[in-house]
Amino acid sequence: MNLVKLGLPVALAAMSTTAAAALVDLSSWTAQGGSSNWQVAADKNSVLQSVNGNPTVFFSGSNDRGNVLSGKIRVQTTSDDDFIGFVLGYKSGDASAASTDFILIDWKQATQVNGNCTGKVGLAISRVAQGLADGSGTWCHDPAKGVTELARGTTLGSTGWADNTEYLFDLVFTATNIQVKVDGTTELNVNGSFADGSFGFYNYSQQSVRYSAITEDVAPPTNSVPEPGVLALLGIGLLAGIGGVRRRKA
Ligand SMILES: [Ca+2]
Ligand SMILES: [Ca+2]
Repeated sequence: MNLVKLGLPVALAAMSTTAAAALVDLSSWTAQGGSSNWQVAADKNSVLQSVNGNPTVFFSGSNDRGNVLSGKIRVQTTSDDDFIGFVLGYKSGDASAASTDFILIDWKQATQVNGNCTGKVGLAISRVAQGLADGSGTWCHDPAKGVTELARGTTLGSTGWADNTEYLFDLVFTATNIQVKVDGTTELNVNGSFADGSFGFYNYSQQSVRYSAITEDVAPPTNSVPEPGVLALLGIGLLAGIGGVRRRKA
């Protein structure tokens, strides 16, 4: 085999091969939590949540750890300025359970004081240990009420979402790493230990939120750039091939 002619192209093709992401059928997803109305469109690939209520989740019911969920999110109204987002590692019943271990990614349009608790503008990731029943813990990310913030977005950490504006999102969910991209920019990249569970959508006190073009695929390697070891092996293969050609000519 001629490694110079065959080895490098074959190796590069193998590294760049990715399967086409599968469209997600949202008609099999389930709503839990506060008052809500998650209306799945006829094409089953888009859902509109229309109620301004307590924390609500719309989740897949499957174990999605190891996968990446992608799609679009848009608030289709100028009314209100509250929370939109996602949950990862959600298990059925978690919204009202006393003891939980799932991840909340929420994004608020504007800062708002609610009693002695302030909901901050911007995108954040938190670990939820006591469900979503206590709205004030979720509103202000209060660790004493089971919602512990892990990080805020790199560019959107204190920037709200815009009305009537569509954003592309990618959620990478593995046992040791979670990444959130918005319009292709990595906003959150958190290492840790993350429990099994579902992808879900999340709204709190925000109506007219549309999620669409939802796809799910196996998560890419955490670092999509080839590891140094892979590059070294490629280089050794290349040199061996060149050496072989030279020896045959000699
Ligand atoms: Ca608004
Ligand atoms: Ca509201």
